[in-house]
Amino acid sequence: MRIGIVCYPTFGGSGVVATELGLELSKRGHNIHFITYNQPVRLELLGNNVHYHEVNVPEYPLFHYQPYELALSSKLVDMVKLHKIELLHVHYAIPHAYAAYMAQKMLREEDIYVPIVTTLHGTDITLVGNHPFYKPAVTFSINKSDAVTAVSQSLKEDTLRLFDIKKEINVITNFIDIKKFKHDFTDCQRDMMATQDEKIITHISNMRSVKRIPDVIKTFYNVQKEIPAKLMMVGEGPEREPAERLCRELGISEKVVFFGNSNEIDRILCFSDLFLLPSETESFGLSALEAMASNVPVISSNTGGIPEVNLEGFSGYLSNVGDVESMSNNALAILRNERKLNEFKLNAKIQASKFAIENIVPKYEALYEETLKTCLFSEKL
Ligand code: GMT
Repeated sequence: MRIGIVCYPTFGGSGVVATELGLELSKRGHNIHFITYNQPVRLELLGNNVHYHEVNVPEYPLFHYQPYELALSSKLVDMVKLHKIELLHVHYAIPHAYAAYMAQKMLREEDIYVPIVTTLHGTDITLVGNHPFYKPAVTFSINKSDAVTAVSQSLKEDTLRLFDIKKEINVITNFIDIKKFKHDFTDCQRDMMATQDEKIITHISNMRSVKRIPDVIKTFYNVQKEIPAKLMMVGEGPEREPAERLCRELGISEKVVFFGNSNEIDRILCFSDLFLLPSETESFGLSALEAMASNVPVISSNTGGIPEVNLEGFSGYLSNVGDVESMSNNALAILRNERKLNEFKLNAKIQASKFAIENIVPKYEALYEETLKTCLFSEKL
C-alpha cells in the first residue's frame, strides 16, 4: 500500500510513534511517504520505500501567523497525485486531521478519493484540542476522518467525554521494538555517570508543566537523602530552567545531570535503575514503555493511560498525581532491596513485551485495509 504519514517531526511521543510505525510498515513492504515540515528525528534512513517530503511555508510579512495548514493541505494534494498515495495516516488532530480533510476535499474535485486515518495522541485532546478556540475544528475533523484511533482506552474515553464524537474510535496502543532495547549491560559505560553504590534514576520528557518536573526533583531529593543516587534529566522544555534552579536551592545540583534532547536514549536507559513519570495527564506514556523495554521499573502517577502501561506492584508503582511522599517511598522500596529491584527489572521487560511492535502494527494494517474497503463500498473511491 502507498501510505502518506503526517506527524510532528520533533522529539515528542506522537512523532516518534508515527516514525517508528512508518519504518516498520516499510519493512513490511509498504511504500511510505512522510509529509511534514522537517525530517522526523528518528527517521535516519530514507530508502526505496521510505520517502520524506518537506512542507515549506514561505514567510510573508503581511501574515502575522504563517498558514501552515494551508501549505500542508496543498502539499498533501500534490503528493497524493504525484505518488499515487492510497491512504493518509495523520498523527495528532491539530492541525493535521483538519489539513488532511481539506486536501481530501480538493482531491475529490479531481475525482481522486484518499481515505484519512487519524490517530489521537493525547495533548491534541486533553490539553490543546479541548480549548474553546480549537474545539469545533477538532470535533469536525475527527468526525470527518474515515477512521480514528486512540493510543489507549483512557484516551478514547477522554475523547468521547470531551467532544461530541459520532465516529467509532479504535484503540490501537503505542508499541515498542523490543530488539532495539537489547543491551549488552557491560557496555553502557555506567561508571561514567555514577559510582557502583549509587542508584541511577532517570526522567525523560519534553519538560512541559504537564510532566510535573518539580515532582521529579522532589522525589529524587527524598530518595538521595536515604540512599546514594544520581538523577538523569533528559529532554528540553520550558520547565528545564526552573528545575535546574530548584536543584540548586535544594543543594543537589551535583547529583543531577541535565542532558537536553538526546539521540542516545537507549544508552541512558541501559544504565538506569528506575524511571520517574509523575505527569499531571498522560494518554499513554511512551517514555515509560521505552524504559520498561530496557528493564527499568517505573514510578509514576496513576493518571490517564499510564495504568494500562505500568502495572502496579509488577513493573513499578503508581501514586496519585502530586503525591511526592508516596512516589519517594515507592522508589525507595524498590531501590533499597536488590532482590526486589532485579525482580521489577525483569517484570518491566515482560510487561513491555505486551506492546511489541510485531503485535501492534498488523492492527494498523488491518484498519487501513478495512478503511479502503469501506470507502470503496460506499463508492467514495
Ligand atoms: O507529552 C508528550 O510527551 C508529547 C505528546 C506528543 O504529542 O507527542 O505525547 C503524547 O503522545 C504520546 C504518543 O502517543 C503519548 O505516549 C503521551 O502520553 C502523550 N502525552 C500526553 O498525553 C501528555
